[in-house]
Amino acid sequence: MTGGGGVRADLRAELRDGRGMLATFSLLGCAEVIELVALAGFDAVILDMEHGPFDLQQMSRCLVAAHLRGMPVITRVANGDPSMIGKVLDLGADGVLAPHIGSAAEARALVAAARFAPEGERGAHPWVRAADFDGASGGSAAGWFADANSRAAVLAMVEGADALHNLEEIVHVTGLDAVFLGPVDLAQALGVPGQPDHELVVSALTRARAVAAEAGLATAVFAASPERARSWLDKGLGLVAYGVDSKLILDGLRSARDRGRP
Ligand code: 3PY
Ligand code: MG
Repeated sequence: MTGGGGVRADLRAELRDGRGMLATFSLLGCAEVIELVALAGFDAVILDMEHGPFDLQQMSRCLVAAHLRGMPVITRVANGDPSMIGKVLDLGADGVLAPHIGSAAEARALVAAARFAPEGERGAHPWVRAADFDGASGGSAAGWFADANSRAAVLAMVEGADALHNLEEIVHVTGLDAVFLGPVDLAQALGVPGQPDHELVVSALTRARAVAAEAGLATAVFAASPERARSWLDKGLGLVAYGVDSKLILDGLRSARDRGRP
């Protein structure tokens, strides 16, 4: 999307350049909240269709709000369903994130769903919002397909024992832009549920980041606390997603209540 008054950041290039983006997850899928996330100065937002109850219409409004405020959007789909991956990219998501990628074959399928031929098998329809509803970029539909292929970021969540086991192969899948480490699910997988900051989890994440870096791949990670977010950004991760909009709002309201009471 380039028109409509919005500013389109190149998320893929930013991940590649590794400037250390600070994002947050959105569970609420509310356009006004997305604007607040942008106004607060976050570098990106992740619309969470794995855990958020919102539908595609709400997601579409969130995308418009984010882009009007110049903030890129990653959509976390609920699973690897290729038709949903194509749909969220058609709606204008700058990147797609799939949960629980456990093998190179799953990562390859994710890339194929996100890229048009010849790089992949994304269903082609150039009159979508991502193409400004125009069916063309630089004067041709072919131009838009090439542009979309070069811009859509593809991120695979590494958050299970299978993913850790197969990581060397996953990070070498062509077309993948980043692995996104999930400490919450990893804590479950490593037998320390509810402890995403447990030493076992943090050292598994640190090892996974090293494997990705060795392969020249960016790493993103979820951080439940600001301290953990800062520590990952200090270590040079490409993107850190700190918190979830619903919990950040709850914390803000609790703090306002405490400050407002005599
Ligand atoms: C995880 O930490 O498992 C996540 O998926 C973050 O949302
Ligand atoms: Mg998870």
